[in-house]
Amino acid sequence: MAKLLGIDAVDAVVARCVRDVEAIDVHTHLLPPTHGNLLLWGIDELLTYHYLVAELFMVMPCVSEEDSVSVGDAAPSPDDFYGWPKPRQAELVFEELFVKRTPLSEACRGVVTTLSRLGRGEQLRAAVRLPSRPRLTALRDWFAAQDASDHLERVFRLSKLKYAGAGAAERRREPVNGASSHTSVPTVMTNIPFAPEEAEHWTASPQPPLTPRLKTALRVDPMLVGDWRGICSVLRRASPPHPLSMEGCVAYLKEWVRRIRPIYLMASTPAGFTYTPTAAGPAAAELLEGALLRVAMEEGLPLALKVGAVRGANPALQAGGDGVEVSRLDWLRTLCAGYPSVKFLVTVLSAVNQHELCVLARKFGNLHVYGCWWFCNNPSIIETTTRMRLEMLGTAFTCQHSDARARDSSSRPSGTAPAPSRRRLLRAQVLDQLVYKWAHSREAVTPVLAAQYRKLLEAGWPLSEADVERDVGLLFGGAYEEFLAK
Ligand code: FIX
Ligand code: ZN
Repeated sequence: MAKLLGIDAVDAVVARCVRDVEAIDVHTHLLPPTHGNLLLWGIDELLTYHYLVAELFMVMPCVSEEDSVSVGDAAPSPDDFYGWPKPRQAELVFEELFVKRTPLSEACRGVVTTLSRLGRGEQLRAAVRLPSRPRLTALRDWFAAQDASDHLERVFRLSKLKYAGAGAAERRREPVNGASSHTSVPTVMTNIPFAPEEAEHWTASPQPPLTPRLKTALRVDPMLVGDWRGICSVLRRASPPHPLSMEGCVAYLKEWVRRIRPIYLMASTPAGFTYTPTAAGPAAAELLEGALLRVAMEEGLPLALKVGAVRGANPALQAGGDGVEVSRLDWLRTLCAGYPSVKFLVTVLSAVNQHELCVLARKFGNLHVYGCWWFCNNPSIIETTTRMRLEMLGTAFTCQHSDARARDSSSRPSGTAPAPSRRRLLRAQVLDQLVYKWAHSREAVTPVLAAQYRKLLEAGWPLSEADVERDVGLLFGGAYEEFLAK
């Protein structure tokens, strides 16, 4: 019989299990090294993450007297800033948030954790001591000397993310009544056929083998935004083109399902999103029913939804300008009840929605809750949310995802920014972010889980180390795999 844990041993056992578990990252924006410069990494990318650009513009003067393009030290407008080369942007973020101020925020601390764990702590401290810009040259040189594939391996090892048992080409789906059979699943990308700069990598022939570290997910935001014009231009551009109709959308989605064999379909819902199942519903609801849910059912694919972002709350800040709303989730109840054979993976952006989401997950076995997303990805909110989820869902949820990013929109020259609906698809996130996002999440989850176990022991439950190991495995990806397999 397994040795039982005494209350004094719980903290150390939980800390070890959470530190060592190989997690599954169920949603990232990373792309494989074979996608060339769509895989972002390095000091300039870390510092120009849109979370940090938003923090930079909180401390910049509201309106600058001078023109920052001609006057070197003048404060830039967001538009000037995005027109600068990446290294110049990064130097300014570093000066304002790390040199003039203490990098206390979660996103700033993330840069410090990442560099320290990559063994760059001394270079970071030396950079802060330099009297003027450029301060980041040594760090930049170090990243430039790394090979992309080796660096990806290093980052995955440091972040303790799972290896895949099989590469994408070996994975098989069984399109039977919404059920799919996936076994070992590592970090999941976000793949966007609607973004031509990504699509071209998937249509190249022959396809280079995909690293087993990354799995595909088919991102379909324009469908839920109801961006019919954008969808039509994509249908027209396909080779051969698809009809500009619901049937054309279905054929297009299926073409991409065959091409990249995704683990799930995914979309962020637009602000105010609602779904009313009527024959003559609004465009987004029609596309949801007529194309997305149909493909989900026919191809046996789950649908992942991210709910609560308000795109372009301050459009000048581009990706850094998105906001949050408290969403009405009654449409999610309608979907879960109306489509029992479709599995829904859902995360919400507003802390206020977390409780209702837990209640829904208790009601519907086809709903799986995952991660603390973006504005909820702060230790204080991760702690509260994880505690509530443990109390309401036991181990039947996925405690975190990283949202680590790899594509870039911020370095476009001024005036060439993509249209808002395309901009929404092109968010930058950086490979190295995996290091801090997973380190900080593990740190936040550990005391919450330990406290829950202590209460259980006090209530009289016999707990073994093997129980803790099993539970931690579930919370960091096992429950997600079980959900996909059921
Ligand atoms: O929709 C999404 O997948 C979001 O994660 C992004 O749009 C967002 O910009 C982000 O990076 C949040 O972490
Ligand atoms: Zn994301």
